[in-house]
This record gives sequence, C-alpha cells and structure tokens, in this order.
Amino acid sequence: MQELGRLDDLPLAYRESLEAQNLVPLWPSLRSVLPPGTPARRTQAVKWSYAALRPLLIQAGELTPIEKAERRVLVLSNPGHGLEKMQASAAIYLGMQLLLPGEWAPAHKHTPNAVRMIVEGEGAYTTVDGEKCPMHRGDLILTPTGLWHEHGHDGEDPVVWLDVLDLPLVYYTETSYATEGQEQAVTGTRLERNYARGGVVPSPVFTRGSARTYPMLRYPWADARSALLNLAEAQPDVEAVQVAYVNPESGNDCQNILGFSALMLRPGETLPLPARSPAMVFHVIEGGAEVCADDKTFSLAPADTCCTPGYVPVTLKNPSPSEPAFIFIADESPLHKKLGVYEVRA
Ligand code: GTQ
Repeated sequence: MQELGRLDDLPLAYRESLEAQNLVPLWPSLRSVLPPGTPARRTQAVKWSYAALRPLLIQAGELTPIEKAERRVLVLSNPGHGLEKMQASAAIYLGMQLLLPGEWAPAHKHTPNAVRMIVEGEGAYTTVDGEKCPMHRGDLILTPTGLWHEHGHDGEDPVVWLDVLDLPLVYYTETSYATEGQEQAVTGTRLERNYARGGVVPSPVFTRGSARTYPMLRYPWADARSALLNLAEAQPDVEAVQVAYVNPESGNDCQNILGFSALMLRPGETLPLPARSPAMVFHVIEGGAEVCADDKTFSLAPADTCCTPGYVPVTLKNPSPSEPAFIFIADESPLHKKLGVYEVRA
C-alpha cells in the first residue's frame, strides 16, 4: 500500500494558512480513518466481576442518598474508550444500578433507549409508560426512547439491575437529552401476559387505535428460560440454543439500536461464534461461562458481565459437565443492519 504524505511534510506557513480557513488536508489522516481491511477499535475485551463490584455499589448506597444521585449507578466503563467516556463499546453503555428499600428514583424520559436486566433482590418495580413492571432476577424490562420511567422499591433487601443503554451513540449524534416529570399514574401491569402464548396477539380488528409502538415492555425470565429449555429439548441439533427478545407484534428487534437475546449453553457445550461487526455484551444469569475473544479468556460466574469488540471471533464455553448456563446478550446488530455495515466474516 502506498505510503502517503505526512502533515509535517508540508511547509508550516501552508499549514497555518489552511488552519486559518478551517481546512485540513486529508492524506495525512486517510489511512487512520479508512484503515486497510479491518476497522480500528477502541473497544477492548473487558470483564466486570460482580463479586468485586457489589461491595462498591452497596457502599455507594451508604455514601450517596438517592436524592443526590437520582439514579445510583456505577458505570461499567471500557478503558479502551477512556473510563470517563462511560462506554462499554462504541454504542453500548452498561451500568449497575442500586435501589434500596423504600427508595424512589423519580420519573423522567430521554432519547436514549434503555433496558434493565434484573440481577438481585425482590420487591422493586419500574413504571414505564404507565405500566407497572415488577422486577425479578433475570427479567428484562424495556424503557424505549421517549417513554416515562421511574423506579420504586417496596421490598426488604437491596435490588440491583444492569442498565444497558445506547447512550454513547445517541450522545455522539448530539440527540441525547432528558425531561423530568411527575409521578406516573399506573394504568396497567403485566401487559406482557397478552403475548405469553406464541402466535396469538391481541387483535386490532375491533379495537380503536393501533398497537403500541412498544407493545411488550417486560420479558419475564421464567418465560425466556422455559423457551430455551424447550428449544434445547425439541431441537437437540440446533446450533445455538438462543431466543431473541423481539416486538411480538412485528417480530422485529424489541428496540431500534441494540439487540437483546438469551442463550443457553448446554452442559459442556463450546459455541464458536464467527467474527461479526457488532460489539457484544455477555451477562451470566445462571451457571458459569468462559468467554474467549481477542487473546483474552474470561471466566464468568453468575452476575458477571463482559464485553467483546466487533470483528473478532468469540468462543463461549460452559465448563460444567452437568448444569446448563444461561447468558443474557446485548449487541449492536440492529444498529449495524440499519446502517448497512453489518458483517459476518467466515
Ligand atoms: O434508570 O433511568 O444507568 O436515565 C443511566 C441513565 C439508568 C435510568 C442509567 C438513566 C437510567
């Protein structure tokens, strides 16, 4: 490949004249913005241990009252991007949020999309768009763009959940903002039951108005788990025992920018994944897993989380000879597909 001219090959007076006109020569930077073959990535493969993070999160509960935090979150930050950027990958933000008994995180809405994956504790709930969504371990609760949401806790013990947002991308596009609001009136609860039987959905024919843009906001873990066990039993040869969290009215990804799925690794199973353009996040719901990517191997225990960059193969392994492992996965594939840059490399 041809070596191109450098900035300091150019006379200083010429560079100053360019700068005075807000002009920049392309050729000294061409290879760095269009690197040959594979993109440059800041995203590193990183693991966050729940055992290491939990005491620090509990300490945040002692140090900072909820009124002073609004959302009491420790952000899982990828050092490859710089910790202060609060990014797990180019498009993914991850945070562990703590809510103590009796606490209240007030209503707001914002342009980034969020989901919560409940990690521990009973008795908390989030109200999204007037729907009260109880939180139990492994449940996935959506907070799509523009919907009001607030969190409350009527239980006895700390509740922790993993927040996954597309905040880095929305911030980058200069479209990230929030609006504060009043406590919501609850107009419904557990509307996901409307979609609990595959293939039948509420009929729009005799009802006024159309289906909500985001008809299903809560995906109970008990249902996703039994779908995985059923798939493993019904199709023992299936390559990956994986279910996607989708919009049950359209069958599309449940949110616009990030994709979410749950994977079961059978006892002893090794699952090689090809190099794909999106970065991924793995969070263990039950069991244990080894994640190998980019010359790193992470051993994940329940509630541990890791991320992997795009364009590298990833191998997942369940080291247990007797117990299945259940993993929550978030990735950037809806974004890449919409942008037309999605790739799978053989
Ligand atoms: O719970 O609404 O981790 O607004 C970051 C921003 C959680 C939330 C985060 C948020 C929230």
